[in-house]
Amino acid sequence: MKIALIGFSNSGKTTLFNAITHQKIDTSPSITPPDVIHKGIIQVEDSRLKNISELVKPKKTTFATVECIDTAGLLKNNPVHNSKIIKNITEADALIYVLRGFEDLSIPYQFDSIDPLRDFSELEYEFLIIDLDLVTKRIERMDEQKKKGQKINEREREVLIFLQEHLENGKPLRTAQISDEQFIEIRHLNFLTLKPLLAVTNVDEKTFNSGKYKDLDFITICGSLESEISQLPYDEVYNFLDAMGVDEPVSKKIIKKVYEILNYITFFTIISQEVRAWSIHKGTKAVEAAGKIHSDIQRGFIKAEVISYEDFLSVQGDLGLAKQKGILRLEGKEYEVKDGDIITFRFKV
Ligand SMILES: Nc1nc2c(ncn2[C@@H]2O[C@H](COP(=O)(O)OP(=O)(O)OP(=O)(O)O)[C@@H](O)[C@H]2O)c(=O)[nH]1
Ligand SMILES: [Mg+2]
Repeated sequence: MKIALIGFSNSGKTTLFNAITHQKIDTSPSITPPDVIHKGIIQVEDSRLKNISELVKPKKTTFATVECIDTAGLLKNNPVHNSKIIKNITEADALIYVLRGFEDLSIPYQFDSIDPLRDFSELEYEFLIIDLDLVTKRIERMDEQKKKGQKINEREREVLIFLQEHLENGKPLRTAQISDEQFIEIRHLNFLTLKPLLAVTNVDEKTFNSGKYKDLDFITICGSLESEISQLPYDEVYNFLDAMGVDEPVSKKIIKKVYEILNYITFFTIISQEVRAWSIHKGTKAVEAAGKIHSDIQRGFIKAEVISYEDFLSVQGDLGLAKQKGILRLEGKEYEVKDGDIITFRFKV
């Protein structure tokens, strides 16, 4: 899973990136060149994984991870600069819009006021235009090919016409009713406004405490403070957050939301000396989940032994006892994996 931070220059993307990936990349008021990109890994904190490990006492506990990229900032009315940045986010599964909410006059900005809602609309508009351009060019090319007597994918063209109209009405593709069959036809185009989206307003401490922007449907964070806190030893992090009146670190908040918008769930495995969390799409079948771990396990799949997290706790992690009590189930290939399932795959190679 890959998420990308995107927004106007000096909105605090790299500051937020440092906070969620525990890095110390230099942040400065100057404009980052468009081809610069930072990559990092976010560990998906999950108290269930910790509790399972406490019972199993494995040699190793492996968290699920999310890849995060921090792009350079967009500039208003600068398509050449912006297109270099956009190129870096086409592969992302979800976008995080970083909106500037801190006032500091010493940090230059693209606009002459601070207004997260306006920035949100500006970003949406920017991406909508890019998608509209893409869809229009694609239709034109298909029509030229058809004129030359070449065979084109008529189903794809049909979907594109529908999307073009939607975009021309000023609406992002996220809001279009696209069926699974239609989506398959246009998936390869990686439309930006079709990507699941999360908006984050980056404010200073004073604004954070004042509660300004809290009525916006965005996550409000105090990026600079969180980036400092992220450098502290784990135990101290929560003490500092408590003092700020924040219940969880920004990385956790964002990941939780990302799982929600991407429709991801977590299952766990206990294999030899390792307890591990895996993220998959809701609706994934047992046999596909097995493939996440290893293609051999998918190919040679026989059965999945499944126990829910709650049931696992109720027998203190004793799978023998769970079997006796009938709460360790045997499931087949088609079983739909549930959030929190602890699974042992039986397979032959
Ligand atoms: N006063 C104040 N400054 C902040 C805050 N958050 C970030 N900054 C500063 O704003 C400047 C830009 O922050 P960055 O995180 O580099 O912003 P960016 O969005 O990555 O910028 P580009 O990479 O150019 O797009 C830095 O000097 C930060 O220290 C804040 O909450 N308050
Ligand atoms: Mg930056």
